[in-house]
Amino acid sequence: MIRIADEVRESTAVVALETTLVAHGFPPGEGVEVGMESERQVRAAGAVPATIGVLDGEIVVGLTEAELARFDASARKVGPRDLAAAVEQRAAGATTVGGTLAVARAAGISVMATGGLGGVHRGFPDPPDVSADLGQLARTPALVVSAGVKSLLDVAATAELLETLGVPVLGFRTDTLPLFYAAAGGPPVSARVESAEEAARIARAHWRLGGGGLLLGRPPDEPLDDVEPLIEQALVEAQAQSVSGQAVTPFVLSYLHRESGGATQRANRDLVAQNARLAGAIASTRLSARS
Ligand code: PSU
Ligand code: MN
Repeated sequence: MIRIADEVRESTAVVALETTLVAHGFPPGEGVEVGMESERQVRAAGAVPATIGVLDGEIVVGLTEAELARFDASARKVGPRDLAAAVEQRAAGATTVGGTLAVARAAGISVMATGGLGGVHRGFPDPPDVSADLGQLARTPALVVSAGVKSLLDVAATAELLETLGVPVLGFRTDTLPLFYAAAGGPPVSARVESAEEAARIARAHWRLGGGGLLLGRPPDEPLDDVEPLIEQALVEAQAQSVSGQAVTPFVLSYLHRESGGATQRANRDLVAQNARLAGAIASTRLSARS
């Protein structure tokens, strides 16, 4: 059911990458470019990328370039609950952070990179929309590098829930959790780290204590500071169009990409690549939940 590419199987420094952001996070065509750039960044840091998705009845760990090109907007968004059905129904399945972590756990991979973690959506509890990224992160011994939590969410509630779940929230050379597009203004992290090695040491210690996942927030190099008004517009528009559930995040991201004249799209693309690079450096310390 799980096919692991030879290169991934043979390496001790692997970074898992997701496919939801490839299929649903960018306009048609650009997502695949972002995915390929993430892979290049992981390699440049001395590690092996394992982009994960469901194709033709298999969960693939380490998609080829031709396989990655199949992840367009027609692919199902696949969280942890959706993996089995996507396999059995032979659907093309783009894994979220949560879906990717579920596979990484099965494949023994302990580092992943994304853009922004999912979390508690605004307006809780009406309805109580909480990304499955959180529960899966709590139970998977893996370190996820992201630009914090996507700011279209209720970031404060998400930070509280991460604490409740016992997930360490590390800040890469920052004392506060980055807000995806913006670098500053987020809630405090549980510990600040100064290097890839320090993050890896804390992750190893956490796993020796029987802990699960950790989040490492890396502030974007070129932050965008004034996105909040557009986010509020996007959420009003989503509600007006009755967009709900899994469709909310892709709807809001594409609204922002359009209404910002491409500024959020460039910022998102760049921060994904920066996170992949850092994840590669962390994996290169031979960070493994098994060691
Ligand atoms: N980071 C990005 N773009 C994205 C995502 C992360 O820069 O599209 C995706 C991830 O796959 C994450 C998902 O798991 O958004 C969260 O969606 P939801 O809130 O519906 O769980
Ligand atoms: Mn949801």
